[in-house]
Amino acid sequence: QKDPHYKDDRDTMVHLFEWKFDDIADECERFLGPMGYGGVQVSPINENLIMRNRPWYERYQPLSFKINTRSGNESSFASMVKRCNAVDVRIYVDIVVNHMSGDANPAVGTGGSTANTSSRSYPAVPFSFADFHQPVCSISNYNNATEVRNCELSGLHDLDQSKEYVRSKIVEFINRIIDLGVAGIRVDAAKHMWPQDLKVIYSRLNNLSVAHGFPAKSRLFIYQEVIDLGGEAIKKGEYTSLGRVIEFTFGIVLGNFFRGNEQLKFLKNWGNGWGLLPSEDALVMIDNHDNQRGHGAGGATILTYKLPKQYKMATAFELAHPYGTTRVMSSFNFTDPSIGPPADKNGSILSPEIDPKTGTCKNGWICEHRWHQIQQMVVFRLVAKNDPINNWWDNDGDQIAFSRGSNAFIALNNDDEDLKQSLVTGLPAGKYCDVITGQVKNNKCTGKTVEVGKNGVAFVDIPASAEDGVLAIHIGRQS
Ligand code: LM2
Ligand code: CA
Repeated sequence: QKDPHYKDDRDTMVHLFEWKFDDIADECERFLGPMGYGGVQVSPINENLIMRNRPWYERYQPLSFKINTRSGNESSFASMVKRCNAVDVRIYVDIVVNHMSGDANPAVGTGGSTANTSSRSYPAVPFSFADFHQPVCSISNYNNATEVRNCELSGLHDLDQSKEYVRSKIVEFINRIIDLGVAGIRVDAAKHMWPQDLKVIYSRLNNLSVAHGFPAKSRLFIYQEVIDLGGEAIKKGEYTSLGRVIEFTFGIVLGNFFRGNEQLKFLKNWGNGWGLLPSEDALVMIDNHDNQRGHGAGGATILTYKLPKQYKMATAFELAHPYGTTRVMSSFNFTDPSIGPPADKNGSILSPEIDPKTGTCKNGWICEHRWHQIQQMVVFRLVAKNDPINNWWDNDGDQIAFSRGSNAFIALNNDDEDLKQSLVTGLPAGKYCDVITGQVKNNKCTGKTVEVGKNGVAFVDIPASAEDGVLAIHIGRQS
């Protein structure tokens, strides 16, 4: 349950936050498949409460398990999964099963269902009073594990997953999407559910669908949201026997480094031993939909698209480093942290418009996953395979470089001095195209060309004032 089931040697998923299913399917075919992305995380797919002004977080307030949200309905979901699988891009669904909605009157959902929230009646599932934790209480003390798991998170009505009936409804929902061809799930608010209950639920899930191309007996990829920054009752290690856990410390610490608060040389032994989970238990990111806007925990040092040079450097390091399984965030622009995705006056989500010249998104969508430097680092990671870090170099300060075996080499300059240095790249002799400043087009490199000599040494030049503080070459891009 820790294997993302990427096709061939693909790697890295992108969270297409709030995208519509039809647009995701198009993106799989026209961009993600060809570029080597391994998969897409989609926003919660089951019916949610319609909230005034349509904040993004209404999707974390379920009214039923019908697949019907502003992203689309069950048939557009099914068609997306098929089309993405057909181009070797897997689909991962954000599952919200800790709770239903908070109180709302009237409570009307994106699929037209209604609920009587104060009496905990959700007839479209159906759930009723007895399916929720009692007595009703709200979470305030994170040193009390029972309170964190049995009380309400921000007034969201807390399902009791120890009840057989509740388990059966959750299992039914997840099995339905497994049969539609999904490869995995993000388990929202996993920290707020008991590991022993999740264990029972996971054990009742179907194998992945052979009809949709998965090998026989493959198990669902599970990655769980357990925010553990230390100092609370609930530990991320309580969930690693069940699946992967999202490692929130990763983006917090790297954000701090690439903001210039710590010298990059200290990243030499990054990974296990930094208070991080074992690599094979972790799913990592630089930012997510919560901490990029100050929701969830640990937001202060988080880097986002708003600080592009630092963000691209941190993302390059994430993707160049072998630790964890990686996710890239794809955002819409915001200043107000509650605001929902770009939408028309009826509240229908707008499709991202793509500039045909630059390949970047317009009309409010940021599409970090299409930024040249990020997309090229996804390819770098795929070429690096599982090879270890070799040839580490640093200037005893904020300039570092390393190779991944003899497949790929990266240098990063976060210093106020230029990086001008002959470095051992580990690569076979030849001419390489720096994939950060350019790409190979008609057999020509549009960016810096880097010459690796017979001894594997190359001259590396990253001015402190450069648009990007990164140089990256690999055996897939020679010129
Ligand atoms: C998560 N992880 O555990 C999600 O990643 C996060 O985005 C979700 O919170 C949270 N769990 C619950 O699924 C978001 C958002 C909250 C928002 C909830 C529910 O960060 O701010 O809470 O979704 O929509 C909102 C209001 C809050 C209110 C609550 C209930 O912000 O003030 O509490 O709705 O009406 C009274
Ligand atoms: Ca709970």
